[in-house]
Amino acid sequence: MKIKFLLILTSLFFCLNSCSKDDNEVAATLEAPIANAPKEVVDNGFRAKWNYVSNSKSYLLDVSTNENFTSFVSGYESKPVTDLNEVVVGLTAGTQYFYRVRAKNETEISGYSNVISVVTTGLSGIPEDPTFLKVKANKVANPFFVGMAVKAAQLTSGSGYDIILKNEFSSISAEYEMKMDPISTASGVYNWAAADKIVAYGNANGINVHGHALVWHNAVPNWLKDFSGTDAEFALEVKKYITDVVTHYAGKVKSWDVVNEAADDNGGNMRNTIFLQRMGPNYIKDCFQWARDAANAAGDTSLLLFYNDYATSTNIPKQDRVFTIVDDLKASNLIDGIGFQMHNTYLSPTKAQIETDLNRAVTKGLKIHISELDIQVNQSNDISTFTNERRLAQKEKYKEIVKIYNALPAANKYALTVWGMKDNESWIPYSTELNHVGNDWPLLYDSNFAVKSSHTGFLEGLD
Ligand code: 9MR
Repeated sequence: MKIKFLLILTSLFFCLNSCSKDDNEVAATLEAPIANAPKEVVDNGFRAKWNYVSNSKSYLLDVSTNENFTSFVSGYESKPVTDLNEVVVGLTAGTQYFYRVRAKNETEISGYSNVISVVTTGLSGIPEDPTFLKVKANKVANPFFVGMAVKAAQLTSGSGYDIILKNEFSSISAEYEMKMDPISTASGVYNWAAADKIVAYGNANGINVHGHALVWHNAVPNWLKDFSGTDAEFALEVKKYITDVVTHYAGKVKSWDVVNEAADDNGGNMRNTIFLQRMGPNYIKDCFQWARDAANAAGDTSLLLFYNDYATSTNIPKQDRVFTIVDDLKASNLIDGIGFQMHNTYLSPTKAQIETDLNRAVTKGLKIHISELDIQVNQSNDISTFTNERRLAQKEKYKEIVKIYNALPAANKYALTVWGMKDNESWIPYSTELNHVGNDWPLLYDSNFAVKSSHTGFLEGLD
């Protein structure tokens, strides 16, 4: 009897044991996923991420503007996702969001993951430093001008441009209205209207005026392109133009780019321009000499003469060519400074490349004008909106170049000029010249005159 009882007990124990085992297999609870920090946070979204949960088939994603998930971003309440991440889109810039996930299979839904907080960023979402550029640039140990490229039509009193220019900038360059083609309509015939307006604006408002540019192969008026006289007569036309323009603005314009972009992009050669063809290899020196003579004759003995070019930091044969040109001018005591245009990108040139380039001018005792600064963020056309990643990369690049410039010896500083105010009016987006097929955001202000992070980066470069 005792033995029978023991047997019943034993079998009951085994039965219970195996029964509970079966139960476990059927009711294996799905673990809650672990949500990870988001990636690719941009103005209007982010990529939410989480870890794999064994036996799960999909995940349910919640996105909310409140930590307790009492409401959900439209489309993101238990949104089924089969991957381990999801790009959340359509959000508002500068706003805090929360996300969490649950794992799911045919029969079960797990508990909630941890909650991740993420703040989207955007032009209006991030408070930028409102300090005025020139105010801060005037307070550094060795101050310099902060320049802006302008067009005459922008200078109407009370306009957005006018207010920002007066507040923030201490130098102006004409974006195109002081070039030869708009000014020189025929031999000895000049249209001064737009250029005069720009110069008068600078003079009236205590803003330095940099003259850009006397001789440039891309701004040759048709009458001079088609000039049928001899080469010597061609040279006389150029001399007359330089003399008349420098005389007209003597005492009103502090500096001129005398020759612009005379070095070729390939092989460190001279660019094969109409000026080289018709005036020979000494044409640059001649132009500088005529500019100097005109200024002196008009009583302006402090006019600064610059040679201006682009892409010298990355193109070393071109850099060498520019410094050969400069050495030649320097040997005749005709040059005061070099304009480094700096149409850069968020990736290039590197800090070291820029420093090497500028230091060559320092060792020659020349003034340095960063003359046309802008920083592309979409040169490869891989973004369609101004993403947070590029915004921050651009900010760092602006900061870097301002820092490099500010660290130059006092004697080598002149101005750092940005090539345009608002992104939507920059020459960069869709530029056929650059083969830039997409939009871009290369400047310091957005299309509504709001300062961008690049502007904050500029200020931080002055720290
Ligand atoms: O940005 C300028 C654009 O508005 C003009 O149409 C163009 C032609 O005059 O010149 C652009 O500025 C150039 C500058 O004068 C020299 N370096 C290259 C700049 C971009 O082409």
